[in-house]
Amino acid sequence: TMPFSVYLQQVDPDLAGLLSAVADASVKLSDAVRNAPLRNLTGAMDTTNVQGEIVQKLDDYSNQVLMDYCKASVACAGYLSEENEGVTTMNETGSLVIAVDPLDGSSNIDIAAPIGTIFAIWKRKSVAGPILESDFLQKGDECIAAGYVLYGSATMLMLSVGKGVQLFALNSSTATYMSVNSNVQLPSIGKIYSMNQGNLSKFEQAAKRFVAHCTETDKDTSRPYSIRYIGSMVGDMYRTFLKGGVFLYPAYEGETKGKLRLLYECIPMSFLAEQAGGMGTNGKERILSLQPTGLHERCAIVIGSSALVDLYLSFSK
Ligand code: AHM
Ligand code: MG
Repeated sequence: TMPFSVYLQQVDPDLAGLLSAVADASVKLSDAVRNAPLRNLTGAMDTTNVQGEIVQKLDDYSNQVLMDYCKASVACAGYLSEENEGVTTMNETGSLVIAVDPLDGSSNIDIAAPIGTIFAIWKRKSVAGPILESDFLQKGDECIAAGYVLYGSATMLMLSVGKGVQLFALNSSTATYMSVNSNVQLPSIGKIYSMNQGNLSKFEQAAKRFVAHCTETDKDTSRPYSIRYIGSMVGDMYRTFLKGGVFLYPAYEGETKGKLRLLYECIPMSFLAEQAGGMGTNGKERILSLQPTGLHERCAIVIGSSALVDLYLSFSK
């Protein structure tokens, strides 16, 4: 099987450099995650982040490591993270910007459940000099690469540079990623839905109708469907990519947005989903068509097998 470094030889050198930096950072993070209880890396910091959320020690550590590796990648001009309020200039002459959720699945950090790192990369819009907010307010359609690393029972890197989706597994003894699937296809149908159904009363009408449909008995369509919810988007999406189904964090009732963030959660996952033959929508529009207006903007998401996303959309009308 092909090492990740060999795969990167076919990628534009600037992008390859940044992807290599992110992969190297994730090798370090995978090790930190797996040894966190022994390294005083469990539990919370004393501070909260821009979203007013409690920051776990591993959230902060992951952000630091990613910033260090991205800075060392000369092509990386700018960095945006769930953990930082504004944008950070990395290299004034760089051509790329990266938005990351350094460690997704905060509520699962201390319970040894799957967590991960999500990222999306664009070409910067400004020519040179300090990076601007506007360099990050680009549509998912303009993304040149996106991916995530899952720190689960194995460490997996799922990546797209806009030519399908590639999957790599970390060989922990050599600290190298190896290709395990060069053409990930998200099944077009599925029998699993994944959402925080305990919050159903808070979600929009379409979500309630969708759940009513999924839980109904109907032999012809193999219903009721099963529910699987880890509570880490990276874990729930990994299953969705491999087995099909749908992952939802719908809009709250009376709002257009849900909990998850557009730039570093919804866009990268939607980019991967579309590249794998699936769909990602906010319940009304394709996520990749949305024009971002804020760095930490939230977005509703319904993503996965096209048959199930279409079904949700039919309840949205
Ligand atoms: P985080 O970035 O602070 O970890 O929050 C994102 C996570 C997702 O991984 C997951 O899908 C969702 O939050 C779970 O939210 P909830 O606990 O409301 O079900
Ligand atoms: Mg997250």
